[in-house]
This record gives sequence, structure tokens and C-alpha cells, in this order.
Amino acid sequence: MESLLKTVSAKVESGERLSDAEALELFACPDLLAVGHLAALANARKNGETVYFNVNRHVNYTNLCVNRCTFCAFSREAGDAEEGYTLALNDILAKAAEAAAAGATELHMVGGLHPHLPFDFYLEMLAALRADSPQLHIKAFTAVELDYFAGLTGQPVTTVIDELKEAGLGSLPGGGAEIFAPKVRERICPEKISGARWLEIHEAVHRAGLKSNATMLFGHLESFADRVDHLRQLRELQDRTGGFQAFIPLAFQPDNTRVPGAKGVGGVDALKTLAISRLYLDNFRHIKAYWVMLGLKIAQVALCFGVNDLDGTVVEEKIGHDAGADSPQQLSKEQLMMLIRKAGKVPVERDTLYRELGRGAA
Ligand code: V47
Ligand code: SF4
Repeated sequence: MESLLKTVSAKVESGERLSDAEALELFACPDLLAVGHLAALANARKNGETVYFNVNRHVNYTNLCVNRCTFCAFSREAGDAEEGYTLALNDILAKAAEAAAAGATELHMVGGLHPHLPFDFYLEMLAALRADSPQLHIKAFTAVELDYFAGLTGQPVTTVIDELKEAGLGSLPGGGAEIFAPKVRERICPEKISGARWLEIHEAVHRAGLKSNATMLFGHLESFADRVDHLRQLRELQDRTGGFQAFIPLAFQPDNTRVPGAKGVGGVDALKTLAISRLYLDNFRHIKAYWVMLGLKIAQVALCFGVNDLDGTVVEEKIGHDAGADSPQQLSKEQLMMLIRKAGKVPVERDTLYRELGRGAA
């Protein structure tokens, strides 16, 4: 174990890439603090003491979904009159206007694969948002939704991307990646697009000139080798396009889900996974601790384990909370800055594309 840590330390020092075998060995390494220390060094070389956050709002336009992923407590079947919902365009615009008035710079919009809404609904939604709240960057639609829109319209996904971009789409969030390993995917999201298709769509998004994020859902049925395989495929795509901004490991929340035997993620596993992600993904600038799924305390400690982004104010979160996340629904800008400062770091508000909007006092 000592020789592994020495090798990784030398590689961090020289900027050399970690191998898959080394990443896998790190998952088995019991010395969490040593792994975290190395990740913190790797992060300091890229980002210094800066920790980014943004002022944003999530809007989930519908929870109706034709897929029934077993890890998802958010979605409802078509025809669920009691718990299914679809927001009207006016409600979406009102939420956006409220967010803009509160100083938000980003709308994060994703939803289920709605059984009936036409593709035009999404184009109209983007155009109306752009007209109403032009100051908001719209980060919307997972690769899973883009594939669904391509199916709905009979068009190639590249055309779908061009039309969404033309209507006002600013970038793509990282959801829907889950874990790429087909054997696990079969059990947690059998109807979802494959990992290969997810990667192909993000590559097309990057080629269209838009940035995106990448996620990994962990802590369910996957092995450590599956996690390393997932990271490897992301690193390879990033080598080709450079279009990913942040990597976001999503800690699985088990309540109200149908994943047999899954218990959720402990703090040690969460911190180690974030740290190894920082060490392995040398071509990603940002590693994000999504506080909604991690809880505030682990997300804050993660800032000493290689993480340099805390995500945003969020305001209205459904996906994690429907699955039992015990974090708050929203944080104020001041709370985010305080969390960062109390970890000994420098809070910096950013926009979606990581342009700095302000350093300094809250
Ligand atoms: O795609 C669903 C995941 C994702 C559960 O790009 C679950 O900036 C944990 O992708 N437990 C949506 N996770 C969230 C997401 C995201 C969040 C914040 C920022 C960004 C970004 C992206 O949530 C889904 C799925 O992978 N998810 N159910 C669950 N029970
Ligand atoms: Fe539908 Fe997405 Fe939930 Fe899967 S994770 S059931 S695709 S909303």
C-alpha cells in the first residue's frame, strides 16, 4: 500500500496520469486521509484555494417518464393522476423570473421522458425563457432526453442538438450517465440508453460547440472496477473533445427506490470516490461535490479531499429528496460562502461556464 501511495504521489508531483490499476488499488486503500491529501494536492495545482459555487435554480418540468429506472424515486408512470405532474409553460416562466429576480445566473432543467409532450414544447419553452429571462443560462436536458427527442422526431440527435441550441440551450447537465457497465445498467435502468450512446451524445454536444458535465451514480450495485471503467471512458472522451466542465459523483439515495439490497453511501466511500475522481480525471478542471446528495457536512469536508466546486443554491430539488436525501431544499449564497470559508477556502461565484462573477465578502 505504501508503494502505491508513493507512486501516486510521484505522479501527482510530475503530472503523470494514473493507470486504471492504480485507481482500482486506491479504492482498496484503507488510508482515506493519504488518498485525500494527494487529491487535495492535485486540486491545488489546478485551482489553488478557490472553490466555485453558483446561484441557480432547478426546474423539473415533469415527473412522468416512460422509463422506470429502479434507482429513481422521482418518476411516475403516465396516467398517475395523483402524483404525476407536468408544469405549464407559464409556471416554468414564473419560476425562471423568480430565480432571475433573486440573482440567479442559471436554470438547471431536466425531467422525465414525457409520454405525450411534443418536441416543439421544449423548443417553445427555451425560446420563451430566452425572451423572458435573457440573463439566465439554460443548462437543460440529459443525454437520455436528447436521445428521446431524436426518437420522437425521427431526426438524428445532431439535428435535435442544433435546434435546441438555436432556441436557447446553453449547455448540458451531466445526468443520465449512471454507471456505464452494461451488467449493472441492466439491473438499475434496463430501458435507458446505453453508456456508449450517452458518450456519443455528449461528444455530439461538444462538437456542436456546447459544454457539458458528467456524472456517475455510485453506491448501488456497482463494483469499484465498474467505477474505474466509468471514469476511464469519461477521461477518454475528454481527451478527444475537452468539452466536459465538471465531474459530479452522485451518491445514491436509496429511499423509495427499487434497487434490491442497496443501502446508500457512507461518508468514507463518498470522500474516497471524490478524491480518486480528482486524481484519475487529470483532464477535468472541476470536481463537484453536489451537496444535495452528499449532505452539507460531507460536501464541506470534500473541499479538503480534492473538490473545487459546491454546485449552487438549487432552490427546489426533487430527484434526491424524493429518494430520501436529508439535505436542505436550498442554500443561500451566504450559506454556500460560509461553508467554503469555514473549510479554509476562497469562495468564488461563477456562472455556468466558470467565468468568475465575484470574489470577496458575503
Ligand atoms: O440523472 C436519480 C441521479 C441525476 C437518484 O450537471 C439519483 O451540474 C442519487 O445529474 N440517488 C440528476 N442520484 C442530477 C444530476 C445533476 C445534479 C446536479 C448538478 C448537475 C450538473 C447534474 O440524479 C439523474 C440520476 O443520475 N439520480 N435518482 C437517487 N435515488
Ligand atoms: Fe425517468 Fe430519468 Fe427517473 Fe430514469 S432516472 S425513471 S429516465 S426520470
